[in-house]
Amino acid sequence: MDGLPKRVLIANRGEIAVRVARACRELGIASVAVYGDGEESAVHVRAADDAHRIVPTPDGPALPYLDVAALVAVAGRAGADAVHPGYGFLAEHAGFAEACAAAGLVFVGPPAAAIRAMGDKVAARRIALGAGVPTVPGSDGPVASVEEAAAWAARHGYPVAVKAAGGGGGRGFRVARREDELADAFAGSAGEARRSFANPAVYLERYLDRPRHVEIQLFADAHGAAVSLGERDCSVQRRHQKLIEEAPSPAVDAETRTALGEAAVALARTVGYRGAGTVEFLLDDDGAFYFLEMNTRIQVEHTVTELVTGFDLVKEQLLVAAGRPLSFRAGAIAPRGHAIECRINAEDPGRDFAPAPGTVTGYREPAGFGVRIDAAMEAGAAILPAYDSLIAKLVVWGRDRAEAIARADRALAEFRVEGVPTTIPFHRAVLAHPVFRAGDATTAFLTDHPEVIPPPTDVLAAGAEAGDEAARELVVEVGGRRLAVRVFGDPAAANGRRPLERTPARIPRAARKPGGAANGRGDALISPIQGTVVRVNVAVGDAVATGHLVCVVEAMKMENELVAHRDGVVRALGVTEGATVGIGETVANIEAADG
Ligand code: MV4
Repeated sequence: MDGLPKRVLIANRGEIAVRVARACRELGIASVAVYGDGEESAVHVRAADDAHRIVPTPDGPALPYLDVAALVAVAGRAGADAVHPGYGFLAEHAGFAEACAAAGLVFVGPPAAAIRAMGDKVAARRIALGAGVPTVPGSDGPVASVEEAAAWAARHGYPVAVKAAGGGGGRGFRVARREDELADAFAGSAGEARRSFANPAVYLERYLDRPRHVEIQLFADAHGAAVSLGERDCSVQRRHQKLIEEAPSPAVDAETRTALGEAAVALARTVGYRGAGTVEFLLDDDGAFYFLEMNTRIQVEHTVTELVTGFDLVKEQLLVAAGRPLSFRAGAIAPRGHAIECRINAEDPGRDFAPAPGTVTGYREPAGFGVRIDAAMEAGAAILPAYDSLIAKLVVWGRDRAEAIARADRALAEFRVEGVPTTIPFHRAVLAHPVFRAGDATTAFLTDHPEVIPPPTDVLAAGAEAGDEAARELVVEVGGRRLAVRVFGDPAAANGRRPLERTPARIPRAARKPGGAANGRGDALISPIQGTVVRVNVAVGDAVATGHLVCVVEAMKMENELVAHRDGVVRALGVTEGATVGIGETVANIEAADG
């Protein structure tokens, strides 16, 4: 196909579905949305020209955006000739790309073979090695047993990273700092790999301490062009979820940028890549970089590259998928200024970034020079627990990094989100932090600087409980001067009848243990997150030491290990495998060893 698609099915939801619909509109292409239960009036549905409900079938996936057969069928029914997968869901599912092709639909993404090759992280490492791309020293392929892992580690030294071959994005990732940690790390990685992926294999790498996460945006077309659009720095992450991304990286000089770009392009050429892709690297403090993995999709943070290059990457995806040559040449790319993205999530940073689904009761986006919001949000919209908690991406541009930081902070201060806790206060604290401002944040930033994590969101002020209990913003005039005040409870109740006794409930500030996902209250080990218990590692009567694995809770696609908060004996268990556990619920009662 050299003509553009006429009608694109968007196999996604939320802000990226809106983003794709906008690119289609500018190209004169019609767009088709899909939706599930309770989403018939969602913003992404209204952004498209046509929309079709997908009803889950008893033996199919629960979520419409994962239903290969239903998506292909809707594309046919809607008269679509192409499919854009967005990110997440089926974006890196080679079988989906093949099913689209088999149905005569253009898949707006790379060839299925490239998706498959990069999906196996052991295979991807081998391909990178073959392409001359630097990789972290690691095992040559999967390791079958703890003994084999110990032998490798004895030869190459600790610390060691244990990774799942079918993993990526932090799933199945464990670290053994010493030999006595290897058995647990190996079992944890292999267990998560077995439960999460078709591929249970694990492999080893030397563990780099405090690297930066730097990734190259690349684009390739069907005419032999493969081009780097420069790097993004995504070092500020929490539980392998990126929170802040920027371009360019404050840690990358021109020489390193060229070398990173050449490595990414070499890898893309080796796998016959086409379309938008991202090659992730770890960057050491001495400037050395190592291939981590390749993401064969458009990424959440593509926007910062758009702002510094001026290229519409989603439009480019549609053009390249149609067989058009890239609209830019390597020599013509002249990044300008600095861009920063802050992911505004419905999460409570003070409760270990626990996702907080609910209704957004009030919503107003910032605006002004250099401010871009990619979102699918409005007052009254729901953050559904089945999906990612992203509310909006705030993306700012400035002539230099300092201007971009100031602009981001200004925009964050303007941003109003009511009804759910958000990451906005956290972002403001990071942007104000001297280490971040100096451009020195590494992947360990939040572990090293937990002071940027604000206290738990006040439930009443956030309106997360009954709306009528929410704080009210009122304006009063005193002596002709305008004053904005915040009233808790019923303002009428203050009218002489009874005093305003309803002050917001004070929730004790959770003990903050960077990296540790356990909270104790007396005997009770309390879950700081909501999720599904995928493993219970202790039985009633077991003696445990502080830090001993009690259970594994899966939340937001990540496994979280809840560990004993004290030495003692397990007297009762509040969780079972397969059940859900809520924030603040008791996981286990552990009677102290000394009493
Ligand atoms: C590493 C590493 C250090 N050394 N590999 C985490 C998720 C997965 N994408 C790879 N990850 C890491 N791999 C070696 N050999 C440190 C991390 C890592 C990390 C990487 C990127 C961004 C944030 C991170 C946070 C913690 C650990």
